[in-house]
Amino acid sequence: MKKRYLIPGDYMADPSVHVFEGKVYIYPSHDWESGIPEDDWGAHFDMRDYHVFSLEDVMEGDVTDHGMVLDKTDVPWVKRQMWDCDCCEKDGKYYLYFPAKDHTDIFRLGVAVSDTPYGPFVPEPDPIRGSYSIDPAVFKDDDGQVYVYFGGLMGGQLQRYKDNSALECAGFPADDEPAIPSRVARLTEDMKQFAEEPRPVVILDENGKPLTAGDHDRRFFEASWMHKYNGKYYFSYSTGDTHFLCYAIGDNPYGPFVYQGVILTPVVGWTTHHCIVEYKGKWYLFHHDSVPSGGRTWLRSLKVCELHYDAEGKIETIEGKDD
Ligand code: FUB
Repeated sequence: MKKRYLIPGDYMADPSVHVFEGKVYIYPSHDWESGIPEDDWGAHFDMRDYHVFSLEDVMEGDVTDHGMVLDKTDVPWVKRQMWDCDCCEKDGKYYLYFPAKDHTDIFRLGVAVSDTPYGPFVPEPDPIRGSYSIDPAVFKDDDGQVYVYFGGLMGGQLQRYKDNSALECAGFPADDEPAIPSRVARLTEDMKQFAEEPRPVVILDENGKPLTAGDHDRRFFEASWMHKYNGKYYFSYSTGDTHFLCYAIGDNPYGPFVYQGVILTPVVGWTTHHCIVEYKGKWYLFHHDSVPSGGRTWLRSLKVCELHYDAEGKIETIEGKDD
């Protein structure tokens, strides 16, 4: 399987990719060597800004770096850790969604606006009301409604919330209880707030039962992504501590979704994160690994390869370490 490192000159991770104005635009996290020691809560991912990249030939063409489009010092409510972002177009404006820790070290989701897909983006002064956790992934359905999927366990703080309220005593469910789900909320017409209370994204097993918290090979951990293929909704995500990218299929943006299988086996590096995009009739898996940095998991590099479906719409599994 041919794979391509897209940005060899810098460390970029957590790709969110969309086709705008006929070009492929990439919205990654921007890794750097902060010197902060690695811990179980992701302190070593201390990203400070975002760049945007574009290209017209995914596997061969030049990649344009549009430069820094948002810096943490531009956003009054942000203290640190600008993690995985995403972008959506509506009525000729572009909305960048990003997570960061506020001045009390709680992750919130913010939004910043631009007239172009390549920024610069002007942030709203406050985070989205009622937002929490990390990894916003934005999906615009064919009817024009826009949804944001979000959440991540451990350092992403999702285990601190139940029914959209912070728990007094945060914790993880027992192994035989339903797994902590990702969340989804429709966005308001102006794209700047949740239009509804976030809902759980439930993933069912082959018997129609929610995946359990102990099912580490299949349950959601972080890195939500949504795409549509042949009228079905494909929700994909990382299993975190077991390092798989998996997917589940549903009939609508809210689910429930039925678990289907593995998209990408573990890569070099602890985190795995992706997006799936169609461009000029081909499907691509954008993802990252830590091969170029010699395995330093906080210094990740963007990669891309083609993604294929079988006749039933199942995604063919890609090896994460085959090159
Ligand atoms: O980049 C920081 C975090 O690592 C992301 O938010 C997660 O999805 C994981 O890739």
